[in-house]
Amino acid sequence: MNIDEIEIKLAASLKPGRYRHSLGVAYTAASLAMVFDQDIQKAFRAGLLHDCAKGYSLEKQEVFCRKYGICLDEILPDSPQLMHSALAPYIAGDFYQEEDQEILSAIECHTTGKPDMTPLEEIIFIADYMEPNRKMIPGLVKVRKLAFQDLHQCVREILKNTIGYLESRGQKIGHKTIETYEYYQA
Ligand code: DGI
Ligand code: FE
Ligand code: FE
Repeated sequence: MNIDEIEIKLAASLKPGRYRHSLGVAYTAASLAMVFDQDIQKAFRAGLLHDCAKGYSLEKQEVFCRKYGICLDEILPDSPQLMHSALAPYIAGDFYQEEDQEILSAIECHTTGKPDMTPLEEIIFIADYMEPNRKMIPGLVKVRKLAFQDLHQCVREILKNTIGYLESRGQKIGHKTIETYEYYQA
């Protein structure tokens, strides 16, 4: 699909605020790609598509996860918000004909990150957290400055914030999030 087609389909699938967020991630990711000499169009597409599974209710996401054979042991019942990223490459592939493996992999790890991410994966992880429509939270000003200076350090800062936030709310932290956090300490 070309970008026009993706935008039209996505706008019909997502709530307006979620669509606006996706556009924000696309433009933020494209800007980071400019700074770090990455493929700007890929960053934009990945940003647009990263939350493409969020148009579905959690119940429907669970049905899709079972259909695609995604293991839910680690995700349900504690962390249902991780389903949409596990699902994202499948929905992007089947509903948006996205075949670029670098894009599919970037959208798959956009919520938890993973150890040793590629620059595109880091860019999507970061852009999701800091795009301009995100409501202001502690640490966001620092993350936004760091992003344009050092992707690795920025990922580390985001994970520190996210883990602190999840802990303060008594939410379970998934093993992938912890592994990513540990990897990015180096
Ligand atoms: O989909 P978005 O709202 O744009 O953002 P996201 O995909 O980063 O997901 C947001 C939520 O996921 C956010 O509240 C933090 C949470 N999250 C990240 N890692 C983990 C997690 N939640 C749980 N339970 N466990 C994790 O490891
Ligand atoms: Fe997301
Ligand atoms: Fe998002």
